[in-house]
Amino acid sequence: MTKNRDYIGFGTKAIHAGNEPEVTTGAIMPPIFLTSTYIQDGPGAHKGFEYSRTHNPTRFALEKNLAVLERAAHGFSFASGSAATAAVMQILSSGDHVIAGDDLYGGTVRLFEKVFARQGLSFSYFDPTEGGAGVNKLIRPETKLVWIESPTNPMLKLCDIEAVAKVCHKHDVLLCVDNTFMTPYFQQPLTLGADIVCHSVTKYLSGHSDVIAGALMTNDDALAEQIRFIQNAVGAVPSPIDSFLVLRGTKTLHVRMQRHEENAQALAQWLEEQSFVEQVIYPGLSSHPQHTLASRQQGGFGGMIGCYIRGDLGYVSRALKACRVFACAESLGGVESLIQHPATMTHASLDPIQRRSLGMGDNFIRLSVGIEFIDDLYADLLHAFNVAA
Ligand code: P1T
Repeated sequence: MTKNRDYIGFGTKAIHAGNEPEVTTGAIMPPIFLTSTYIQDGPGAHKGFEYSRTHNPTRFALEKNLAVLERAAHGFSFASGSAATAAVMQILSSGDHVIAGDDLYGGTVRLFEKVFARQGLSFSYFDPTEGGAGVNKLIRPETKLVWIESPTNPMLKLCDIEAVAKVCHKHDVLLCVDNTFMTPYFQQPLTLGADIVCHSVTKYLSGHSDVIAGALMTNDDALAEQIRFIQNAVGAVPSPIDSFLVLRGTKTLHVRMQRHEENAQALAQWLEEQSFVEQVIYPGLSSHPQHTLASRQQGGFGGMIGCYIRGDLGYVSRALKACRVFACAESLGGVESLIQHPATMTHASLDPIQRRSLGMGDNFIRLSVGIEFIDDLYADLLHAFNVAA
């Protein structure tokens, strides 16, 4: 067992945290409070709930649940993972400098470069495999924040979170870790020294591909107040229905993550033996260059696989079209398996030169391995790449 695998209690917390029985009826499930406002006995005489952008009991239940899972004192939910990312940038000010990993979700890079750079933030990028040394080289007096994904989307590079946190704290710089790929079941960055954890809740936390949502968690009271202010002032909050759906999703997070990983590990090993495959990238394989760090830092290896196909874009496209169990679609983390082509889909907004320098070529695909019967996943890929040949 590795240190971040919180087997004991995780499932209990996932099912119960934030899920108090409703007081009037004893309903075991939290009600979906579809209300924009709350009646007051007189001006200012309210029950702690004034307006739903600021206060909503269903959203609060979700935020409590997510905070407990990430071992955080404070949790905040947002209308999307991108809105959560933006909220972190919105606590910074014009002139501030951010250091970020060089391989991130394409939409995150777009947000940094096309929105926040225009508003006066500046960004430098480092190879996350260089860890603390990579960050150290780029720190300037105006550096306020380091932003990393580990493993990264889509190249599955790892970053030594503890080492980066040490460098950040030496220089009074905040560290935010996007923990979407691992989820708190496999990795709890706050316990490794991160100041903020960010999630695209859309993915594993929700787990059923029916919600767009995001979240931020922190143990720092002052930071929490800044995030709470931005959440309310900017207003990118999730709806009560989406909050409920995520809360239902997190109840099975531990069970789903176990099966995602079991399937991904088996599929990665199987892919390594297939003639249509050039190279498999999965942190759970001993061939992954950072397999040792993955084993030490993570409680598991997750459900995402990168794969170089032996063939050109035409072959890859035909194969993705021919899949019958895997759906050719963006996103990840749902119970169903997805397959996609980052260069033309999730990471199409990146500069092509940068994409190529990261190794995201035409023959690179990304698989989000679902929790189906594993033999059906082997059979589907075998069929798809055979008929495409
Ligand atoms: O889609 P949204 O909920 O706004 O989350 C953005 C986001 C943030 N961080 C990571 C690591 C992500 O993977 C994403 C969204 N990613 C996809 C849609 C994708 O297919 O990779």
